[in-house]
Amino acid sequence: MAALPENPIELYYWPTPNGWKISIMLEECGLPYTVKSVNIGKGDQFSREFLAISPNAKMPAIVDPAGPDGAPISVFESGAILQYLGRKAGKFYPEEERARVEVEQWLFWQMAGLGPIAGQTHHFRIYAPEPIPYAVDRFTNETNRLYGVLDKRLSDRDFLAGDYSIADMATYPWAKMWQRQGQDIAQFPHVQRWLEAISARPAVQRGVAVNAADRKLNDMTDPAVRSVLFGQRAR
Ligand SMILES: N[C@@H](CCC(=O)N[C@@H](CS)C(=O)NCC(=O)O)C(=O)O
Repeated sequence: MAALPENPIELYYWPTPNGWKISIMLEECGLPYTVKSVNIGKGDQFSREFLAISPNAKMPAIVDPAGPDGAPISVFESGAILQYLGRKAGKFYPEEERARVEVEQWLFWQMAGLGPIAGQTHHFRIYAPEPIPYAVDRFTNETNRLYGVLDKRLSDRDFLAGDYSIADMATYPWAKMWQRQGQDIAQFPHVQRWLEAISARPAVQRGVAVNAADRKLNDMTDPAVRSVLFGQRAR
């Protein structure tokens, strides 16, 4: 058996769009990593060990044993993790200020816009116990508006911000789930072309395949799972 490379990054992970952002980036950069499974349907995100790394009780998070100055560092929030890994690897996150600002705008557009809105769209279209038409329409429409912004942006360029970057890696895992968000990809031909190009990347395929079978482990109709995921208040 091959020995593990030295100092692998620990990836706290469950196979969801936010988790895929980081498994894709680690694969793209060729950084050695090990996966620490965080079963969010069982409540692993509330363990004392995990909260010390990710106080918001959400995955993904990483621990890099060889952080700045050689000391360990932990990072939570997928956008911050992508920026950290981009700086560490010197890949997919340009150093030149104008190019970096371009990437950051689209990274934050995903983090503050597409991700949270599409997440609510999934919730009200798939997980809500009864249909609430106002919520379904509100979030499906806003998701549609965001896809329109994405399509326009991609109409005259291959990727969101210059070369393929962490902005694309943040946005791809959410946009690839357009069906669950009640969208018709034919309305967004540039997004479709971009999705196909990114899906064809071997590192992306490896990233999305990490622990893929775990997606079936949680029964989203199980009241215990629903209470863990949808019933939390301040602790
Ligand atoms: N803004 C956070 C969101 C992370 C997030 O929402 N993770 C979800 C899975 S996709 C999670 O851990 N959910 C567990 C819970 O809600 O208790 C990020 O981008 O890292």
